[in-house]
Amino acid sequence: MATLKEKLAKKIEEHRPRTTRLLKEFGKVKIDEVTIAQAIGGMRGIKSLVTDISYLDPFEGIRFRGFTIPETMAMLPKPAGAEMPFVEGHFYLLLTGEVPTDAEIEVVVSEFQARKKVPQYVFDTLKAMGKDSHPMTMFSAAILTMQKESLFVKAYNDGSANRMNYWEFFYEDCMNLLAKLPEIGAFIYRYKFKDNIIPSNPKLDFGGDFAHMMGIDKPYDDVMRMYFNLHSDHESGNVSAHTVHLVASALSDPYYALSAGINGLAGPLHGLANQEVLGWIQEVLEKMGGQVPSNEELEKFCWDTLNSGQVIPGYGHAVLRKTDPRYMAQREFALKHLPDDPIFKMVSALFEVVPDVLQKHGKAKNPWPNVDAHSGVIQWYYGVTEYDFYTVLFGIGRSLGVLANIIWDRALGYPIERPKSVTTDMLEEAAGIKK
Ligand code: CMX
Repeated sequence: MATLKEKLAKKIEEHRPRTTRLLKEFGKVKIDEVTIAQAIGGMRGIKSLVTDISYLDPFEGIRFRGFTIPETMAMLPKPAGAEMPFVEGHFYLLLTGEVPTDAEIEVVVSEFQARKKVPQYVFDTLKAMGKDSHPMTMFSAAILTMQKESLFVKAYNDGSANRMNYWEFFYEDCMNLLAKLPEIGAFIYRYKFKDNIIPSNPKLDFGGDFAHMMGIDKPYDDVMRMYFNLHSDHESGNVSAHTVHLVASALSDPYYALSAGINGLAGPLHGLANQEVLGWIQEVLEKMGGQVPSNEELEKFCWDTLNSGQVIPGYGHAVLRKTDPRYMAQREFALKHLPDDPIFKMVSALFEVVPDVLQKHGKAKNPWPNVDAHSGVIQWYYGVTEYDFYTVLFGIGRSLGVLANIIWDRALGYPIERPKSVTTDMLEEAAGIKK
């Protein structure tokens, strides 16, 4: 049976002529225009990136390879007795656009298992950084430490890599890297917050082994399969995905590129928001002496936050214009598994209160919750209350999508990224306000 790499090779061969034709025959066709507001305003909405791995519709939310979240959850293979699909199967879908058969998923799970041993020097480096380092700093550093393992760099230096086969070495690096992330994440957690490290179980799948190494019983394995799959990809313009794409476009290897993307994910306007949400909720609960506040009291806390010049974490989005389906998938899980949890009740109450407040506030284009508004409460319920760790979980999930993307970037020969900048004088001239 074809391995994942062989299947991918076939898909790449089929796809390459489409990109070549678009470039050669239709390269001058316009797909967008750029306004001054977009140039100053973070390039919001400019169509200038290409990916087939996921697409984000402002009203429908994310589709992975054309499939919605509920479709993906229903059709991907699951471990025996599990509620959520294999992470490895989700990655297979992202990479190939196909749902793996039972036989194929077995091969992919084994491939991840064979690559998952983390070198001791990574743990030594993390220990040397000290327990006072932020988990995201440790995560990024752990990835960067392994850069010397890059097979792409080796092949580039010895002359065996060329533009047609770059993707094969990227594939090897990305798979080697991905397979190790659960153990690195769990190590950071247990080293920083618990007394002992739990070794990996070589027989477990990606999500199952992560839960095992975290030391948390079922159904946390399913929580993490859901979590990693949901956070995997959100097309390629967001900070983490775009950074990985950009850095790898210089032919920096996947270790350099992923470490850079993780640094972007660590910002409070991006992945760190899931840490901020739980911090904000805890602050509110503390002020209330541990009591869940009424909706009126919550509304007042929201206004206090806004009036002090801060954003309400977990709400708003640069592209989405409705409730994030990743939020809804987690809400559905919480309604089934933790309906009476006080923090979940507060997250639900916020869902009733915040959109109205943000609409009255009149600034945010999207008053609805994003994925980060819900991720923390489920972690908290299963005992992961150290919320400065949450973005590492996001990072492990996000790695699936961004690494799948850079394998395809190399396969399709995307060049080094280099947009053009202009000066303020030039903008004023274009606006007709300067002679
Ligand atoms: N609370 C308060 N104000 C908000 C807001 C929120 N949740 N969301 C947007 N706004 C404000 C913006 O700060 C901006 O204000 P200024 O005009 O004063 O600069 C205004 O509304 C317009 O912003 P926008 O066009 O609606 O949103 P952006 O595309 O600029 O920003 C985002 C998107 C996510 C950074 C923003 O909504 C935000 O800061 N949300 C809170 C943080 C968060 O949840 N981030 C996680 C997003 C998902 C992820 O990447 O993980």
